[in-house]
Amino acid sequence: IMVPDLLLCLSFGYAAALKPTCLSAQFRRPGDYIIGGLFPFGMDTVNLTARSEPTLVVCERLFVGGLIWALGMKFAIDQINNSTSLLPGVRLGYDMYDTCFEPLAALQPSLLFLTQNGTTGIGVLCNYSDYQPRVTAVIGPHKSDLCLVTAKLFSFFLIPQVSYGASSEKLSNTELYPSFYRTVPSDKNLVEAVVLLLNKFGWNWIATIGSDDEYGRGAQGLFLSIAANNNICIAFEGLIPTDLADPKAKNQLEDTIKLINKTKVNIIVLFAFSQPAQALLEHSIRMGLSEKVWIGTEAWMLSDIAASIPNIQSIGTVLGFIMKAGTVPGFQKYVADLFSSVQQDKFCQESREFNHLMNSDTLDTHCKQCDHVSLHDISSMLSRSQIQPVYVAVYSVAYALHRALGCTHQACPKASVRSWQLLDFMNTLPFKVNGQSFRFDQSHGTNTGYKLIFWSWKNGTLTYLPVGDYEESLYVNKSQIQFHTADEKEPTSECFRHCKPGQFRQIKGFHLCCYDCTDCPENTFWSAKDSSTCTPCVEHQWSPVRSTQCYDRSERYLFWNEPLTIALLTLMCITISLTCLTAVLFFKNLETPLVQASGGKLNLFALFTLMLLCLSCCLYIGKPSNNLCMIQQIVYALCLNGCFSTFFIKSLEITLVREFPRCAPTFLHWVTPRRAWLLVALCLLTECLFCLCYLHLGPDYLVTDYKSLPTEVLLVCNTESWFAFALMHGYNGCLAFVCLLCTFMVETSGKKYNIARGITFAVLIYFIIWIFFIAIFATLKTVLRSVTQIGTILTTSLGILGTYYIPKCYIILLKPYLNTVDYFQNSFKEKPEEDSQ
Ligand SMILES: *[C@@H]1O[C@H](CO)[C@@H](O)[C@H](O)[C@H]1NC(C)=O
Ligand SMILES: *[C@@H]1O[C@H](CO)[C@@H](O)[C@H](O)[C@H]1NC(C)=O
Ligand SMILES: *[C@@H]1O[C@H](CO)[C@@H](O)[C@H](O)[C@H]1NC(C)=O
Ligand SMILES: *[C@@H]1O[C@H](CO)[C@@H](O)[C@H](O)[C@H]1NC(C)=O
Ligand SMILES: *[C@@H]1O[C@H](CO)[C@@H](O)[C@H](O)[C@H]1NC(C)=O
Ligand SMILES: *[C@@H]1O[C@H](CO)[C@@H](O)[C@H](O)[C@H]1NC(C)=O
Ligand SMILES: *[C@@H]1O[C@H](CO)[C@@H](O)[C@H](O)[C@H]1NC(C)=O
Ligand SMILES: CC(=O)N[C@H]1CO[C@H](CO)[C@@H](O)[C@@H]1O
Repeated sequence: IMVPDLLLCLSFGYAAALKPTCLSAQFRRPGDYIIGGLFPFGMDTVNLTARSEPTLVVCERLFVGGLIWALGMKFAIDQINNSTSLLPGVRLGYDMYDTCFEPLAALQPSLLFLTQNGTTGIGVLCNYSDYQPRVTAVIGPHKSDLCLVTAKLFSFFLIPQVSYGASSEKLSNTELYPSFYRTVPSDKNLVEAVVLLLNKFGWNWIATIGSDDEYGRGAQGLFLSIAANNNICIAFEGLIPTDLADPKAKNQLEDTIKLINKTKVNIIVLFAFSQPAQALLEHSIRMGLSEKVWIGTEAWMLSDIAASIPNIQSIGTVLGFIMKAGTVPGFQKYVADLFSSVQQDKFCQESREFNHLMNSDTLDTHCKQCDHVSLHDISSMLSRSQIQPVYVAVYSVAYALHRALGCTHQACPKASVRSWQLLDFMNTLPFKVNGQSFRFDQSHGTNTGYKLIFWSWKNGTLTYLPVGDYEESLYVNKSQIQFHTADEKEPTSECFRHCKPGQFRQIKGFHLCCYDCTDCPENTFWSAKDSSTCTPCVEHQWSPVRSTQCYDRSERYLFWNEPLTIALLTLMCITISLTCLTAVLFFKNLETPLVQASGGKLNLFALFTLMLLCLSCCLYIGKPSNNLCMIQQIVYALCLNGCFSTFFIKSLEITLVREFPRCAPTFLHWVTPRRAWLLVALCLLTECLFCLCYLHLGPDYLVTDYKSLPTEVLLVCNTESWFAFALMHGYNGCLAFVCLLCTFMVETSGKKYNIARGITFAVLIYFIIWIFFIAIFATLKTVLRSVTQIGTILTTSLGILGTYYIPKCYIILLKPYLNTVDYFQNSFKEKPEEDSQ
């Protein structure tokens, strides 16, 4: 905003010192064929909202760039007029008007161009084939939104219109705009170049801002659609106002910057013309936005923004694409000559005469301000401006005319040619300008490619350093770009962290680029083939958390060399030793009243089964197999049954004597030693039947359990049929329960030994251990299952030993004087007699 003001002041200053020039009279010349020109000589239209009458739209400030483009057209036409080969003998005229960057302002000259040659009216006809409008072709306007309005008008009349700046992709539609051409590439090419640049640097988390006009909206829309297909995620997209006089504009800009700050992106793509871009950059500097990489376009990068914003370097790195346009040789000298000419009265006099010849007094928008501009004012812009598009545009029309008229290199037939007849000669026919070849492609544009430039600051002055170019593919010389970062390296702008091996990407929200790195859970692993999930390990393998591979599971069962096993084996040996010692002791004292009273030889049998029971602990150690699993239960049930059957006989005897003394003599001989063996055999036989039943219903079998242990496979016996299990062990339980019922009420006098008490305790201990066993067994799923079983066997054995046999050993060894017939033999025989007394 400051520089044009400055220019104005300067020009007023000059105006005060020098007399005004006649530059404004240089933009119209009569000729055989008139070419219309639409250029933004000025900007900032005066109070459009207050326009209540349909008066002329004017603008207040000079736009130097537009003036230079117009001079470019003038230069091209003068050159063509001078040329002896392009249009020999034909004089091109021109008529240029101001558009003020405003579609409303551009409409009026456009309508003028359409008026019939020599009149100011546009006839309403059925057939316009013979209609001769004032101009043969139109150059301009510069901006896409102006083109979209004017191109409709010219397209109806099929008047060739060649824009030197409109890049909107919409204008590529040759069905809607059949007579529209342009000498700049479409935004689609630009956007593709920007996307390639982002990909080259791996930037996929970016913000994009467009100005709220045809160019910004169009380019940003294209960018968004192409970016989405190239794995680029848009953290923020926004539009910034073009009407900066609007009071809301300031807030809008501030909000935009705050939102961008929030996204923490490092890359901002900005599609805007210089004014909105300048306002945005000024705000970001003022608000202290951290340094970013700004990716720009020709629309603002080459303007005088850099010179007019103080401290502009603090915005960070600026990179962007500008059209690859060559220079136009001789133009600067031509402009310099012209500026000196327009100060000469004679030259000005001639110019005004030419202007009168144009006999159009209808419009007078020919850059009034231009008369107060000096060469010095425009020199900096003159060196930067891209003139080639305008220049080529004029030449394209001249070549079409050359072909339409059928000119040779020597002469042109003065034929009459209608504007619409030029179109055929413009489509896809190549033409040469200053040795470079051009042609309009299918969509009526020229794609000359782009240069990637970098704002390089040296000693506080800015140079546009070319660092790459784009023509179908992108080349970037990275070593030339010095990023404004701590290490001068390219910054990263990624939404995600790089995941460590063993982590998978979990997409966050709706942004495909954003994801969290999540550890693969146990028993799954991360494979490079599919980075978005973890693959489960096969059953016989395992893996820890965050793993990239699976490991084989080792087998787990109760090993022989485990400390726990050794402890259990030791306990087993002790129990077996105790059992053997007891057996030896009983055998030596077989004939004593105590041993006889407690069952005689049956005791030896019971101790033998107890010993077998203890030995069966070995079945639970080592790698289990189906057979071992089956044998374990059978051995346990049978051994325990052998022991309990002796208790059962003893209990029966006690009950008979105690509860049924009258029947006792009759039945007692059933439990005499010899018959007792029969009963024991019967018990065992029954248990064997149950065991067969168990084998038939389904014995325990080996299972390989992959689930219970984290890194090992558990080999464990599993119960196939709980019914068979209950049958087999329930039978022992019933025996034990009968024993308990028979013995727990038996009382004896202090003088007599109570055999029943030992059985009661032994059976009670058995029950208590089983209750614990069942509870533990049902819940445990590890090797401790085997340990529980061994523990149950050993504690049961020890319990029976301790409650039934050890007290008797104590009497035999330490209280031999009690080992009398009197104390034992009749203890339960006397009892009922005592009770009956
Ligand atoms: C624009 O017009 C309004 C209403 O006529 C007037 O109040 C305002 O001052 C004008 N602004 C300028 C810059 O001329
Ligand atoms: C046209 O030719 C004349 C003389 O032949 C020369 O002075 C003038 O500079 C030329 N103009 C351009 C634009 O080339
Ligand atoms: C336009 O009219 C003028 C005279 O009014 C004439 O000299 C000129 O040749 C006409 N141009 C065309 C292209 O017919
Ligand atoms: C339009 O006018 C031209 C010339 O007068 C004539 O050749 C052509 O056939 C007309 N076209 C139509 C569709 O009437
Ligand atoms: C950007 O955000 C940070 C905190 O996230 C804050 O400290 C800083 O002031 C913000 N800057 C702007 C320009 O809003
Ligand atoms: C940079 O500027 C300083 C003074 O502003 C000057 O002395 C020096 O020569 C300049 N260096 C270059 C490389 O232009
Ligand atoms: C890239 O730029 C560096 C520094 O200007 C230059 O030395 C090098 O030759 C360039 N590389 C290419 C391939 O142009
Ligand atoms: C043939 C013709 O009219 N040539 C003119 C083209 O324009 C230049 C510059 O204005 C004139 O010098 C030529 O006379």
